[in-house]
Amino acid sequence: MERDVALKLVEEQLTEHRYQHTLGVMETAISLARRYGADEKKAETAAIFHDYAKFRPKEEMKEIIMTQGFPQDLLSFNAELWHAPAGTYLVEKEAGIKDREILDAIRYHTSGRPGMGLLEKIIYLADYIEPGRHFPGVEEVRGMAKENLDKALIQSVKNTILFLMKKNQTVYPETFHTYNDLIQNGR
Ligand code: DGI
Ligand code: FE
Ligand code: FE
Ligand code: FE
Repeated sequence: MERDVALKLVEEQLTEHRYQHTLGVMETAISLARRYGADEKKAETAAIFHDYAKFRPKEEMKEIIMTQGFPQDLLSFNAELWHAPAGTYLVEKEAGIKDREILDAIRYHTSGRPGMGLLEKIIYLADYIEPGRHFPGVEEVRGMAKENLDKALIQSVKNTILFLMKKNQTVYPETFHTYNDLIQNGR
């Protein structure tokens, strides 16, 4: 899909702040794709649509998870996790995106998963380090992202888990599984 067409579709779904975040993820994802040899066009499209469902009503996202074959355990964890799988479904249905790699990058951009593909890693990381993100440790991960994709990804998953634990929040098991898989198989 043309970049301008995709951006128009997404802009309608998001707040101005979230749209600016999306533009940051897009630029970062394209640059990571170039650096690590992924398909730049797919990185662009996945980045543009990654938060497509972010502001859908919780009830709608819940309904999608219940009826469209997603893991039901998502519903007993933080609703912040729901926009990723719900987004996959809605982006396919409403924007006509059919590419499995792009849809998977959207689906796993919040929790990750064991055995993440290159595009999934790039979108997860771009979401974490885009220029609009300002939190402790982000600069360190930006540096790592220039050298070693897996190393940067491990650091961002680890930071996310620690951040959630510091706030006494639950951690979705898939997020731990992502961390363990990267430690065992990453570098
Ligand atoms: O949508 P974004 O804000 O750009 O970023 P995101 O989709 O990566 O994360 C959305 C929120 O989900 C963020 O506030 C942290 C939270 N989150 C990420 N992983 C987990 C999680 N929340 C829980 N409970 N468990 C997780 O494993
Ligand atoms: Fe998100
Ligand atoms: Fe993220
Ligand atoms: Fe995001």
